[in-house]
Amino acid sequence: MRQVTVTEHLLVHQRESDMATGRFTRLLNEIILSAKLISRDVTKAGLLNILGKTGEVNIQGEEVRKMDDYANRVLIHRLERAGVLCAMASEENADLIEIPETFPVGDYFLAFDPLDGSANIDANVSIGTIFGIYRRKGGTGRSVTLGEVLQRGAEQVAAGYVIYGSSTMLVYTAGNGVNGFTLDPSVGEFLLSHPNIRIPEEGRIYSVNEGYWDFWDEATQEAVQYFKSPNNHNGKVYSMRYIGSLVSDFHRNLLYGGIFLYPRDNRDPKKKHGKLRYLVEAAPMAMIAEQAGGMAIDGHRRILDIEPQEIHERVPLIVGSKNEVLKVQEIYARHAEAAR
Ligand code: FDP
Repeated sequence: MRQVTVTEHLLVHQRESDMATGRFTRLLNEIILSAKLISRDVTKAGLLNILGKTGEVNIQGEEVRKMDDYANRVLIHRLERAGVLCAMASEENADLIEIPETFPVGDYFLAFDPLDGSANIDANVSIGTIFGIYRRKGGTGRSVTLGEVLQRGAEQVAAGYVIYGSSTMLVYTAGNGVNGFTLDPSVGEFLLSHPNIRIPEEGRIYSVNEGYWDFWDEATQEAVQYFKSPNNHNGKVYSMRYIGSLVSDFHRNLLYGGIFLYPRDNRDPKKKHGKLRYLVEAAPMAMIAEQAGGMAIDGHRRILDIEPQEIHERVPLIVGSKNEVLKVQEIYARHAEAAR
């Protein structure tokens, strides 16, 4: 069988779209090369003495792990030189990352989480890199304002993730379906392994951190209870699967069908909108889910319709198979109606 590399796939599809300038391909190629570098080091993290924490605390108030820091530096180093970006936003940086004077600027804006799920690194659990790509919506030149780059997730021109699991995979969409590529380490290429991924319309899995049950509102409790109940619409309890690493939980549900929830809770006032960040987690996953035939909401609204106001804005995320997400939306709507 002829094997298609991600670059070949990109070149063929680039011709079919308005991204025919080659700049978009350049951008994705830099992300792909960064992912290979991160993958190489994630797989031998224990040997490189890079496990553990740096001792610093990031903008989210979380301890920075050495691998987070390394992955962040790899992505910034490669992408600031690419000549196709006007700015970047990383989960690890408080502000927009500007392109240094020494490198040319372009009109794409990249938002990324260099290593999501990093609380799992030391235990060798799958983690990932998530990204969303936008076009600058105004202004020219080197100085970029938030207003020029913060946009609804629906404006993403592409989104994807790389999962560092038992194999390393790139899953991405440029608005024309979702494709998955597996890294063949012997040749150093991502090869098309999962063409045109479709999420099953209905699944058998629910994924949520149920330890927070007491901090949830009644709508969320009812929704989760629904999946645990043998009296739900298909008369079978769902299986609970929660890795605690968004990329891994999302990826499994994308392939097998199911629903992932990170709802709002009342544990910590800073997290009253949940934990996940709109730009670097919710919006890219929502675009992939929709492109694969699934859905993503914050309980009521479509994730891709939300207009973020800040780089690190958080949002509740309910994403996965259509039937399960619709069910949760219906429960939330009923509770909202009753509260009126
Ligand atoms: P992490 O903090 O390890 O980076 O947003 C980050 C994230 O992981 C997600 O990948 C994951 O889904 C979630 O946090 C897990 O949070 P809880 O431990 O609160 O369940």
